[in-house]
Amino acid sequence: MEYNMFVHFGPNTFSGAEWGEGTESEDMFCPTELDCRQWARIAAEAGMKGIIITAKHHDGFCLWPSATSTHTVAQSSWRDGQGDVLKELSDACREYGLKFGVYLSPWDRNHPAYGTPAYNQIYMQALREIHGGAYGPVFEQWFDGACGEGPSGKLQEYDWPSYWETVRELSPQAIMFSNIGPGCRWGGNENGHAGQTNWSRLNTLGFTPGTNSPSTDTLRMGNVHGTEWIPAEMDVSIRPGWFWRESENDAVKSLEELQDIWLSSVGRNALLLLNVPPDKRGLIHPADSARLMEFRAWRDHVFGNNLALDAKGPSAILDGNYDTYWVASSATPTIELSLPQERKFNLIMLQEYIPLGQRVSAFRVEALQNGEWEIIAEGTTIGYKRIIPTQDCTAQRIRISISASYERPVLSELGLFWASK
Ligand code: FUL
Ligand code: CA
Repeated sequence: MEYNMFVHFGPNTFSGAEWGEGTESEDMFCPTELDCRQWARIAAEAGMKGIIITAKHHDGFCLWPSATSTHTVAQSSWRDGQGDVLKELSDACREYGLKFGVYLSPWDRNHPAYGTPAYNQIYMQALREIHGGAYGPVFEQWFDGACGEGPSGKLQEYDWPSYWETVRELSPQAIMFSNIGPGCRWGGNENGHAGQTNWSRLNTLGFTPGTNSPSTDTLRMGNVHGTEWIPAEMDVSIRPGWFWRESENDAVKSLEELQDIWLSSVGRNALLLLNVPPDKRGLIHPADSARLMEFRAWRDHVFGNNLALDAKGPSAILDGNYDTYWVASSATPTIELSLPQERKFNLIMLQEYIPLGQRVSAFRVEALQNGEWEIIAEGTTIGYKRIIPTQDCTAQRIRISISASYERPVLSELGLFWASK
């Protein structure tokens, strides 16, 4: 999917808090012009494939009229207690061809049962409400591992196996996110930079999500011999905070920052989950939407022009089609490409055909410049997609050497691009 929208929205949008206390009045949630179709339209125009919304953040407030809590939209005066943000957003996602996903914080600073075994049942009931069909298919269930004190001052012992079982039963196709999957994993930081080495495999034996998870280094890089397929997802906010704040309207990440994040997330075998928090009206602020459109235009401009498409070389990696691939005849092949004439580029993209696994563990790229073969890029993993910035090169001939791979490499695509600074 490469690129999805994260939406943090709730009482914090109105209070300016990052973590609400759970004691906020339900009436605090009062968007004046909520329009989830605007979010979906912007996400689709930005090139995103899905939206994941905070159905409940740590403050416990539910954006849908959940029977599991008395701290929900049904107790607020917003739309006379008849509103349902999940309904409105899931409908909008369907209309705009986007997938709909849900973040549901297990940490709950409001629920009176939090800190007792009963809470696990209540949390699973909430998962059932969300995955039971009322909102259509849910493509991803985002499990935040945070575990703090509830209103009783107690911590909760989360029952992860039962949570996962509940989602599997109702939404067998849903990807489950946590520090250790089982579907995809947290990439180890919230700045959008995946590991330069990034394996989609992970060892999970002996770990649980949240407090007992692998080190952030391991989450960033995965495990070369990991037993599970759990690719990295990089969650990062377009603003300094996860929730909207008036004072941060002029602190939306710059185009340059987003470019950098793209190259180090999607360009490093990870998915980018970019948080775009709606404002108090319930609309995405123009500062954010304008930046998203600039970012989309930059990507279209750069990656829409693959300078290698008419090169001579293995045709399966030069046809613009991910599903056709080239299988090397040894584990350490060299591929030579020859362009119709000298071309200027500064980004190289390589893709492995992931249905056959992630194999490559070391490669280098050389260009023939002024009669000399010069190394212009070196790397370890490739995975689904690897984009490496190089010096500004002008060359007609390129050589890709794979120096270590666990099986014969299977490559889907190669790209050369020029990004002006
Ligand atoms: C964290 C939370 O504590 C933050 O508020 C935010 O929701 C982030 C995505 O996950 O664990
Ligand atoms: Ca291909």
